[in-house]
Amino acid sequence: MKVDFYEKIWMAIAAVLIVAFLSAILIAAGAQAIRPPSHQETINPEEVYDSEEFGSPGVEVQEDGSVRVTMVTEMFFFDPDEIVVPVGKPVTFRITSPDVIHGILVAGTNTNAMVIPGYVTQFTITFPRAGEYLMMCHEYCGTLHHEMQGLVIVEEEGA
Ligand SMILES: [Cu+2]
Repeated sequence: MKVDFYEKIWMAIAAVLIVAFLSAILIAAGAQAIRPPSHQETINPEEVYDSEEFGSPGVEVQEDGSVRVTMVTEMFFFDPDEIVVPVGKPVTFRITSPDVIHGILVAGTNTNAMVIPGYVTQFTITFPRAGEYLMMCHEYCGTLHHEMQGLVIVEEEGA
């Protein structure tokens, strides 16, 4: 089979690009642990506040030093709307909504997740610096959506 010289060049470029893009995906997934969320957990939205976990949302320190934040998003507030977490420790958020779709975005971090009624949103983040971070809803959820915000206070160990 005769392949034209320029055709060979284009085939080589295409092959290099495919290898480069595949490598980017594999490196991101393997070395940097960047991957789509795989957590899927359902909850009856009508029973959110009756459930053991979401009935009393808040911050809880686990035995291994990691922190769990249980939160309910509702029109038009976060419950709790102010949380205090330690710097440099993994903080796992578990959030659900009893009414409509909300979002949680913590300014200055890569925390950005949707909260969908019927599901439990879970993600883990380690805050690298102490400080106060604004937390807000970024999914339009009604007339007072713009007022739906809260505060994440990241404190130094022992503070
Ligand atoms: Cu909202």
